[in-house]
Amino acid sequence: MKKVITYGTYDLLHWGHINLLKRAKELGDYLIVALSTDEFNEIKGKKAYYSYEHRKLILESIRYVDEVIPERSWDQKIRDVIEHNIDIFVMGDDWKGKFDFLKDYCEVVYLPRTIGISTTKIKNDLKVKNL
Ligand code: C2G
Repeated sequence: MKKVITYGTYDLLHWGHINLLKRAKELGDYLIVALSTDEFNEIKGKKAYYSYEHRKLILESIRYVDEVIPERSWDQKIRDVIEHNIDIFVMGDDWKGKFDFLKDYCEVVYLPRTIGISTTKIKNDLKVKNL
C-alpha cells in the first residue's frame, strides 16, 4: 500500500484544497493530512476561522482523505514519514524546494497550486464585497 502525506491549515475549505487532496490521493492508496493545530497556526502567523476540531471534521468527510493527524511543529515531518511509513510527501508548489530534505526518506512531490482561489482571497472578498 502506497502511503501519501500532506500538511496544511485547510481553513474555509475551497476547491483549491480539494484539487490538491484529489491529486495527492491519486499518487497512492492512502492519504494522511497533517492538519495545523490552532497553536501551530499562531507560529505560522495564521489565524484560522474554523477551530482545529472543525477543520479536522471537515477534512475527514472528504473521500480522498483517509486519516488526519495534528501538525504541531515545523520539525515533525521526518518523524511522521518514518512512523507512518510514508512513500510520498506532497505539497502545493508555493512550497517548492522547502521540504527537499525529506528526499532522504520518501519521494517529494510539489503540485501546481490552483489559481484564482485562496482562503485569504475569500476573507478579503467577503470584507470588500460586504457579502
Ligand atoms: N493549495 C493549492 N491551491 C490553492 C490553495 C492552496 O494547491 N489555491 C494547497 C497549498 O499549496 C497546500 C494546501 O493546499 O499544499 C493547504 O494550503 P494551506 O492550508 O494554505 O497550507 P499552508 O498554510 O501552506 O500549510 O508544514 C506545511 C504547512 O503546514 C503548510
